[in-house]
Amino acid sequence: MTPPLVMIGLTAATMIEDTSSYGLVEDAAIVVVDGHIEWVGPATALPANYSEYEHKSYGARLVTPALIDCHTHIVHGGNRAREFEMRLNGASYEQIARAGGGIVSTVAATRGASEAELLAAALPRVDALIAQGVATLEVKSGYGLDRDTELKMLRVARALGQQRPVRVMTSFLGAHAVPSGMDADRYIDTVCLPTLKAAHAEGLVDAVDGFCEGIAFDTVQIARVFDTARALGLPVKLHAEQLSHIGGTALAAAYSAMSADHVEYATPADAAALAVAGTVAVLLPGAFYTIHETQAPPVQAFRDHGIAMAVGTDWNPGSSPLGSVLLAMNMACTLFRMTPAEALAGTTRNAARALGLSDCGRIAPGMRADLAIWNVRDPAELSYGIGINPLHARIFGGSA
Ligand code: DI6
Ligand code: FE
Repeated sequence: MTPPLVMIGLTAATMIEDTSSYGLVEDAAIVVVDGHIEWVGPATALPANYSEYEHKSYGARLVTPALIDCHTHIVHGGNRAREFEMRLNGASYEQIARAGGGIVSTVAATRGASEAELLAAALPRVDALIAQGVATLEVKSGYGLDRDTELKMLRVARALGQQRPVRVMTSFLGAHAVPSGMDADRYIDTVCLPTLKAAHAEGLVDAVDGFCEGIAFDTVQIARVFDTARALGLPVKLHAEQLSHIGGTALAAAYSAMSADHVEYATPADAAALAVAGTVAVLLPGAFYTIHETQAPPVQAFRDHGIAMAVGTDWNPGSSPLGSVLLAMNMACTLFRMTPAEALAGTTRNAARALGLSDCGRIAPGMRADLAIWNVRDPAELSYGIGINPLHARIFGGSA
């Protein structure tokens, strides 16, 4: 049990549900008891019974919920810097593929890495996120595309949460790409679905994801994955409408997915379907930026339908080698015209929702005491700075 603590000298961006903005409390006090928030409000209103607790002042800094990165692929072997270089020297997609580049190179590197090697490669990525105030992150499989490697990736993802003070949520992304030389339907039926069942039996799966795209799997194939997820009692989410419109968003909504991710090519009708389903739209500007996408997601339609928008890094070696949640927030504002308040909601309250979590992402009584304290006063500064990390301290489950 951690000793009770009264945090004072703070401007709190509580991000509570019933505000369209930051839910700011000036000169706030936060009472943390046993890893959870017991009270938050103006210091002048602090109940007298808390006066005996230890008080710690934070010098008029900003406190927010600790950040949540709700979409990452940080467990993977190798990197794709060489193909990045080749591309910028004029190499074509075909030349890069012939040189062994692209997603297949990451699959080969991930298959070839031991569990210990994958863990050693992923830990510095987790540390980089923690250093920016992240307390919860999601990690996907999907670079194995065979049973052993998918399970290995998920075990490494679980190990990250045991080796570092961070909460890791896992997503099974067996339906990420079709392994070379294999038919997509056969892959789903003979590899992906049996692997999902095995991973679930090992307790390795918190959610089931898929890549619904012309270059990956169609809606009928993803529906088979979602049917299996449903039979196992697992929630679903989906990479949908990233590069083209093929119906993934409507499918995600039909399965009451926790989130539909990317959604650049989603339509106003898709937005209406997401609203009915209560599905979060996860926006991933790092991939948009990296692949020079020009179609931005329909942010105004999402607003008009009252859809919760989250923001993630999509940290992966191909389309989004982005290791910064703060930079993702900046990009969401500049590239997608989200407001800084929306961007912060996107990496706190709405990111929690995208992961099915109701105990983090807001500063309110009963929530986990996962907090980030910043060397800024105005919460807009978190999205405004480019490549700047103003974190002062992170509190995870009540512990510094
Ligand atoms: N969407 C993407 O942009 C990546 N995967 C996905 O589902 C690409 C992954 C890679 O290139 O390694
Ligand atoms: Fe992704």
